[in-house]
Amino acid sequence: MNYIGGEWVEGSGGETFASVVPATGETIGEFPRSTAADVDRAVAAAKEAWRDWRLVPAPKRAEVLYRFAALIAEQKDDLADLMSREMGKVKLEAAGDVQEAIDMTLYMAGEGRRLFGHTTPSELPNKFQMSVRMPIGVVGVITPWNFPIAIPSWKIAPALVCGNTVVFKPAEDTPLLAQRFVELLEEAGLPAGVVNVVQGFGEEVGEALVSHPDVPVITFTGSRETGVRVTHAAAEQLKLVHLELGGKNAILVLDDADLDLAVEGIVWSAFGTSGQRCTAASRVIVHEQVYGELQERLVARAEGMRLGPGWEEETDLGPVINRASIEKIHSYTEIGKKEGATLLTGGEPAREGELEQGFYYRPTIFGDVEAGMRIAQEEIFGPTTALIPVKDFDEAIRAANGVEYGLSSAIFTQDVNRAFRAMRDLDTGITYVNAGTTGAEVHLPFGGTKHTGNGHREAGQAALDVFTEWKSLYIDYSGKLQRAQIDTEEHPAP
Ligand code: UN1
Repeated sequence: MNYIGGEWVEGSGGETFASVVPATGETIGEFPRSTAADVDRAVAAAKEAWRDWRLVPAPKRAEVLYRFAALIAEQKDDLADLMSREMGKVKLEAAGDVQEAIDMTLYMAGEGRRLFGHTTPSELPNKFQMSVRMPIGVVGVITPWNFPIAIPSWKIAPALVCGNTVVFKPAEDTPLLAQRFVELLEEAGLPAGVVNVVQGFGEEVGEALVSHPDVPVITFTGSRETGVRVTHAAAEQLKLVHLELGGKNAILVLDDADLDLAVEGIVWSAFGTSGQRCTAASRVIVHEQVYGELQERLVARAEGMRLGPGWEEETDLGPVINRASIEKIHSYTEIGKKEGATLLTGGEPAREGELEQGFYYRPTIFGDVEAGMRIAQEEIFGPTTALIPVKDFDEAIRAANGVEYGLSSAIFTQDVNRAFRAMRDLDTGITYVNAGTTGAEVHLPFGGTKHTGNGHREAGQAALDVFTEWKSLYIDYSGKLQRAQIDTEEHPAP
């Protein structure tokens, strides 16, 4: 169902689409394949609701978020279970996804009593000035399926506390989780129309939202290609666009690295969420001195991973999201082989026993990869990683930076000097030292350089910049006309 103006309603076009369990291929729900007319209705409701919501004091807006966080916490186990079904990630990680939403919601609720601006002295006497954050209006929120509860919270919680209203278009692979998310917001007491959900596809719902004249802000997480389309569609109306796009994140392993730790970090970052995080480590750049040993250990670990449904406790690696994803991942295996990389393990869908019904791909490692190969340049979004041998630190940094994306990076070394050089020179929005590339916390900025985004950040204080406009206020209490920048006898040029 869609949720518009506080009512659960069918889509206007009458068509539906199914939500499919990636572990089994079963359907777990039918949702409206909505149209531009549904988007119009949702935007009208959000615009109407904004008139009051912008005037609700921010600490009161935050109270809804505190209740929402408490409700998610109560439902954490059920939501994680549902996520392991609808999206496929293993239960432990699904619970982490839900926890991230709780953390983000609480953090942003705290902003209800902060939302700090600045006060500054005036250059003129008897004059006061300050800057304040203003809500903007209706925010179009377009989210991916890989963090089906966390990412909506990254966008919707700050949008709301800042005094905006929302039209939310969730990924078509995880509509049920999106519906649960909004049901909990409703239960938390969010006034009608403040958040609206329109289920459906990018071609219809996404396009209509992005080009709608009454939606001044678009926040989108997804592929680079779609990000470019969003930017084009929004350009005509000079919308404020926030993009979180792809990654081709590298872990650097230097010759002095703690290899046990590096192996743990790589396995977690490359194969966690079946490689379907934009922060996933799809490249491992390794000093030649430790290359042989690291390769051997990683292959052994990958081959020991148990594939299965995310809700089964013994599962290490869940399915990928859908059949098209299997095909894309497999096409990159073929590309890697043709390019001359060595397929060390994996490289095929897993079909034995109950896996046959689902969308499983074996954890895949390529060795002897050259930094310029397509498998080392393009985002694959699956359990595939590329080992790239290098001769020294400088070559490692060059290889790490030699991609179009710049989200996350990591270095394993015991050398503080090289760690600091890496923190300065790795051209990414996030860098980890002696940890993998995933696991960003909610109170620091999240986002990347180059084609990973367009300069904005989610999470932390930085997120507020996406959802507010600065307003500068000047209050002159001198009782006469004072002119800034103009020389007078009283205020001669310095
Ligand atoms: C994403 O994959 O889009 O840092 C988000 C991490 C998670 C968020 C990933 N906290 O891996």
